[in-house]
Parts: sequence; structure tokens; C-alpha cells
Amino acid sequence: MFCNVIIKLQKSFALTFSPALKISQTVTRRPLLNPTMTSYSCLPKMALRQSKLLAGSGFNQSILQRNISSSQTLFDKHECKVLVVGGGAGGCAMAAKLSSRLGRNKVIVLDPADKHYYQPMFTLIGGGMKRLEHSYKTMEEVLPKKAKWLRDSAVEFNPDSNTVKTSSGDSIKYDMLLIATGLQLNYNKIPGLEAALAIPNGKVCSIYSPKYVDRVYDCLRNIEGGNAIFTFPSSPVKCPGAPQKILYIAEHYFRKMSKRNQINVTYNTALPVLFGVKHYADALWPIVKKRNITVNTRRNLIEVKPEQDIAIFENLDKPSEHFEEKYSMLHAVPPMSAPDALTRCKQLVNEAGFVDVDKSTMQHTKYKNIFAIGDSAGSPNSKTAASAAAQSPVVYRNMIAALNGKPLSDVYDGYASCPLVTGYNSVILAEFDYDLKPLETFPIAQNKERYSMFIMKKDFMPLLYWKLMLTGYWNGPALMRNMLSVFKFNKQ
Ligand code: UQ1
Repeated sequence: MFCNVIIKLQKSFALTFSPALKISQTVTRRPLLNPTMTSYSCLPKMALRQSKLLAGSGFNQSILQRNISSSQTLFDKHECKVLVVGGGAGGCAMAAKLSSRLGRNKVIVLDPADKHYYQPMFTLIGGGMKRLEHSYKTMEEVLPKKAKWLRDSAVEFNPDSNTVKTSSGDSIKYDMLLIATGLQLNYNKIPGLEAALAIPNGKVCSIYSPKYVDRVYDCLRNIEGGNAIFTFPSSPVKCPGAPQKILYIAEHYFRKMSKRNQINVTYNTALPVLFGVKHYADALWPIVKKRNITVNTRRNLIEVKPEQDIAIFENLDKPSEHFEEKYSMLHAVPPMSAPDALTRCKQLVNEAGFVDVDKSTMQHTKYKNIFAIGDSAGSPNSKTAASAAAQSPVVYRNMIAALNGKPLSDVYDGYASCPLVTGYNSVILAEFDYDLKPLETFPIAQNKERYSMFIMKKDFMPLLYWKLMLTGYWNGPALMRNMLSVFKFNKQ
């Protein structure tokens, strides 16, 4: 592993008789290092090897050792008041709030991505209503100017020493940590799925990744007859309504294109219910019945055989029972988890592998200087951008209180919202809390399909997201709900 470094060092000695300067230049250049070398403990070992290797070469060892030992800049050490890991919806909104309060360069955002996607748009892209280029901005455009962006990923959380190590070996020391990593998509957990998704113009697609979302509309256009199968995996997922939204959009598309009669539309969900909140599930069941969609509950996708166009499902209530289903189109939702770097840090996560926070304050149950927001948080809310929005003022005020040594007073009620797109012109706007009770904003019956809510989802929400949420001004619809509550006297 160190050979490259050694060879380069020797070269630099051979090239110049100013070894001091040359060595420190060479060893501080990161590309010479194997990126997997993430420990500071490597340095003394390397210095020792170097001095031994060059001992017989006539160079002044003390100069060498002095320069190598001063080469601790080999990996950067950063320090900040607040480290935000993840520049997604929650991380970006919180970085905006915190950096505007704490001042320039007090907040570091750690994220390796160059693009920030507005993921709620992916279902609409799948239905051909929006295009992928409408769904993102560069990370530079969305992250607050007052925060410092490190374009790198977290590989190791060390909550006992208040540090996070990055993939290039840097270390970041924080006073306060906000975990906003979001979820990891585990397409690789289903044998055959990645191979199927790699087939050009293939029959398998997925709205969950920018890599695959364009395939969805292609599949809708290409299918002429047979089985269109839609799945929901056996894991927590982000936007649990989305696997169903794309089902309804597809079914509507098939009708619009006069090919519905040739296509059987099936939704195989690992869940025991169609939707977790009864108020809205009661509205959705008549829709699937009326539209002749087959719903199989407790059915989990376990394998795809792309050569034969076969998907294999297991019966979660009787795992030995498998079903082979031939597809003309398969919309696959990958199993998801918190990122590996997080789940590896057992002190940080709960049994399900999500950040172990108090569900009211969003503060870590053990480490009082750690908070979480969004999909990686272990709070038992539905994982949506709207939840992160509603969590943001709570997390912000509680983090500031914790920084000032004050008691935490803000409480998150579990608010989540899911605009259930049921076709090309209708949405049921589900909004609910931790108790799965409706917590609705508008003074109208929201368990009905509405065009107004569709327009809100398609045209208004992206604006609200880019302009207000990511800039830290949107705190969820609680204020709006309170204001509109005066008109709710008539609502059941
Ligand atoms: C919301 O706050 C939000 O986060 C920005 C969404 O994600 C894009 C939503 O889809 C919805 C519906 C809300 C809630 C907002 C209102 C006005 C009900």
C-alpha cells in the first residue's frame, strides 16, 4: 500500500537536493495515497519505514524525519461548531438555518454528491409529466454560502471523540453533529435486479434512483400487453406512498393509450395494508377495485430472472411459499437502509439500524450533542420531505438550546405528508401524525381525489422546496394549518 508513496519519495530525492521542501510537498499530496487508508495511525509507521529505507542512501535522516513527521497535513483535520452529514432536503435546510444563526464557516456540510435532486418529482418523471433535468440543481447552488461544503462522504462516525472520518482520510471534529444522510438504496439485495435494470430498453424500471427513473416512462410506452407488476419491499422506505403513486399513474397511462384491456396491473406489497393510515386506506381501496388493480399484500420481491422476464416473490406469512410471475413490465422498489457507515456505528443506531433519537426532540438518546433529521432518523414517522420540513424547526431550536446548555423545549409531533398521486390529474393529500391520525392543512375533505391538490404537488411544491425549504424558511404547514383552521368548522 505504501509502495507508491515510497517510490515517489525516492524520486523526489533523486530529482532535487532540496529534500526538505520536496518531501513535504510530495507527502502532502493526497492522490499518492490509497483512498482506503483512513487512519492517522498509518503516519508514524510510514515515517519509520521511510527513514529505514533511506537510511543507507546517504540522505540526512533527521531532515527527512522532521519533514515526514510534520506532514500530518497528509490528511486534513477540520473543526466546526456544527457538522451536518448529508446535504439532502433535511441537511440543506438545517445548514441554511444554522449557518445563518451561527455565522460564516461555523457549519460544515459533508456530502459527496455534485447534484441535489428534488426526489418527490421522480414519480412525475416516471409518468412523463416532468423531466429528469427539472429535478435537480447543483449542490453548490443549493447549499448555503455561509456553510462550508466538504465534497466527501462519511466512512466512520466516532461519537465518543466527536469526530467523523471521511473517505479520503480527513477528520472532522464537531461540537454538535446533525445526521441527515438519508437512506441507502440496496438494489443489490435482490438477485438479478441490477442486471435487469442494466438491460438497455429493458422491462424493469424504478423511480427511486435518478439512474433508473427515465426507464419508467419508457416501460410505460413500450408495454403492449401482459403483466405490469409493481412492488413494495420488506424494509422501511422513503416516501412509502411513491410505489403506489407510480402504480396509479401507470394504470391511468395505459387507459389513456387504449391498451389497458391488454394489461393486467398488479401491486405486490410486503406490507399487510394498502396504506398505513386507515383514513386514506379506506379511500384507496375503492380506487384499486374500481380500476381493476390486483393488490397482493405480504408479497415480497426476492429475485428477478431477466432472461426469462420472471419475478419471484415470497409470501412473508409463509416464507417457504414462492410465486413466480412473468412480467412485461416490472416496477421494482429496492430495499432500503440507513447508509453502511452509520449502521456500522452500533452506538449510534437502534435495532432497525436508524439513528437512535428521542422521537419528540430528535436528540440522540445517548449522545446529547447529536441530532438527526429526515430519513436516517429512527423516529417512527413516515419518511418524506414533508416530515423533514416539519422536523426542521424543532431540530433547529433544540440544537441551539443544546449548544447554549439550555433544556430542549421543542417537540415534533410525527407530522408526515404524502400527496398520493392517483393519475394524471388527481391527488389525495394524506397528512398525519405519529398516531396515524389525520393532521390536515386544508379545510376540505383531503381523502378525496382532487385536481387542486395535483396542481399543488406538480407545480407549487417544487417552488416551495427550492425557494423556501432549502433556504431554511419552510417549517412545514403547521402555521398554515392553524391559520386555515378557522374555516374548518364544517369539516368532519
Ligand atoms: C411539505 O411540506 C413538503 O415538504 C416541502 C412536501 O414535499 C415536497 C409535500 O409534498 C407537502 C405536501 C408538504 C406539506 C405542505 C402543504 C402546503 C400541505
